[in-house]
Amino acid sequence: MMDLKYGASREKPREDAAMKRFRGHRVGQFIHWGLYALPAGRWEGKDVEFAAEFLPRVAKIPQHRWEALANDFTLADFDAERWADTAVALGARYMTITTKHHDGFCLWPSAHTDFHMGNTPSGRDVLGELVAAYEARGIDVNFYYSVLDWRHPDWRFTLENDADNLAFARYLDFAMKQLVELAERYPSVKGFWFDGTWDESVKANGWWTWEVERMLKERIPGVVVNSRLRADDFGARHVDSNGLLMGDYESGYERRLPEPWDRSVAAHDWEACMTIPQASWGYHQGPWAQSTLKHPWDVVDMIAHCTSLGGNFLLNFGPRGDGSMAPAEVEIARTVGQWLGVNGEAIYGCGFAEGWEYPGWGYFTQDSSTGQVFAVVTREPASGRIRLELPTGMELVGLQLLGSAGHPFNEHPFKRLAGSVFEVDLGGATSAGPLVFALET
Ligand code: JFZ
Repeated sequence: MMDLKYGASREKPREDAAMKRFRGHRVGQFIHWGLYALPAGRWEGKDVEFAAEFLPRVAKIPQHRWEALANDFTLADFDAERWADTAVALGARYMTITTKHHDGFCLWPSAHTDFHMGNTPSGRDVLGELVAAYEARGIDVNFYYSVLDWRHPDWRFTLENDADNLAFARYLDFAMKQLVELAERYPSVKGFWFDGTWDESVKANGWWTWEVERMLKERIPGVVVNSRLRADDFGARHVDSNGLLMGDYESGYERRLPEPWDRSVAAHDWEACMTIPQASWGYHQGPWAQSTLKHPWDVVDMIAHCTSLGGNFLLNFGPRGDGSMAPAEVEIARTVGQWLGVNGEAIYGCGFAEGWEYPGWGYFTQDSSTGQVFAVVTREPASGRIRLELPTGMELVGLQLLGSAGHPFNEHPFKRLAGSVFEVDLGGATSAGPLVFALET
């Protein structure tokens, strides 16, 4: 083991109440909202087929024109309560919002820059309104913060000389002040999700990422911080030079999930974040994005996939420039949420089912407190039957379909194929989405 000053602070997952709460959430709502919601992927009449939040870079928009968008950010149709209702509809237990994305625009009235919501026509503290609305519904709020800042004069991608070092030291001081400000203004925040930490400049300042984590944990008891913040003494990111996870959970699964048969990921906490269109976090109005929206059952599959390996699933929403949620995204939230309303028992508070092999037709999940094992059938085989392989020596006594009302089978017939291997007749698909069985063993 190397002696690291800024490496991981522990070897095993956290087991305190705040961490257990975060771990049990399993389903979260990610929100990317900022000035990029106004052009929504289109500039001067042309669709720019790239993530909408990258528009100023990809379309090489002059800085003054990007900043002028703040005058159009009128919040004509913004209501924090309605956003929070969509999270309830989705069945999300937490929400993570972009307080500042790469363009530097802040959703709260920051004392350390002029580029913020307070200097738009409404002058409202959007972040404060959202924290209040979500927490009133029992939904935990986490803050996304981009360390990368395209606008700040002291930001550097690389540190080439003394002048760069001096400038970047000022930048890190600015970002620290903003983070202290967020922690002080919104002390009920439950977690921080850092982004934009991949550049050489940040990697050369692992001490700062360590200091940020320490500062937040001192000010906000129980606060949960993602691994993407961190770099160690040698610039190793997420995982330190001794192979230990930094921060409280691994956050590298961005628009991808771990292989479902790779049981090793269940050894630590993690979260995957996912867009609804193929590749945009901010709202993108063009067919490039709108023709690629995920089907709600694909989202359900991903939720079960993550749960089965002990991870959380953070589904992203990109509200529009006027402040309204995109109807197609609200519709997906409703459908997924209805499924969770019936089958949430197999998701919330559940995790990796030790001893159960990846079944191919879906996932096994296990309630972390009761030990109840569930079979979530997201990929029903054409035969209409699944092969249910239990841990060696275990007996199948029966299967209870969750929300079985209206399904043709009350009792699901099963037969033994061999030893602990059984075959179950699903009795036909339903329009209510993937079937879930509580297994009696
Ligand atoms: C970053 C941002 O650039 C993007 O706009 C969005 O906010 C997303 C959630 O995070 O994008 C990433 C971050 C990490 C990886 C890829 C894209 N990664 O680890 O592969």
